[in-house]
Amino acid sequence: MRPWLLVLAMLCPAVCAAAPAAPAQRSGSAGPCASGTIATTAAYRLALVIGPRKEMYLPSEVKARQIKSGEIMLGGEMTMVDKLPGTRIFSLDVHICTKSSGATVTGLKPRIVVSGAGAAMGSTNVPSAIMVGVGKPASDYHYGNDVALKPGGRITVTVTVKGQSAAFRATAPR
Ligand SMILES: [Cu+2]
Repeated sequence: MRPWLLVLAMLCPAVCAAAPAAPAQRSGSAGPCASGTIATTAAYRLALVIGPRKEMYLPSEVKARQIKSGEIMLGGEMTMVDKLPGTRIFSLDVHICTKSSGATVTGLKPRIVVSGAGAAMGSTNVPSAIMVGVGKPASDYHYGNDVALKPGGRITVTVTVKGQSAAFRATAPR
């Protein structure tokens, strides 16, 4: 069993309690892949959200310290991002759903590359850690990491999953 699967299983009493909300998220107009910037591949619907950096916690910390906001790390590691002059560190999240039902797809290893004028150092590989928001349903499971961007800069985010690529055009927040 992969370590993060074990973590997810341990986390289930906390996260899965909110699961009854999931069936309502199957329609195309709601759910984890409905908001943000949307792109599709042959099999997947992806939603990109770039926002303020979030506090990250281990599942054990959330329970022990009664954390109410931020995100839980389910796998991977957060990047130590160098904050170059003229850049700010943002949280880059990619939600991946099936195109057919809109259900969250877990256990993927998406390759995420940020390029364009708003990228801090030209083309940047964003290691995909696995996260879920504190207090959010299990369907909030998503991939991403911290990334340094030039506020207001234009970027292209290319996500490749199982050989299928989707390109998002976006603007870094100010
Ligand atoms: Cu996240």
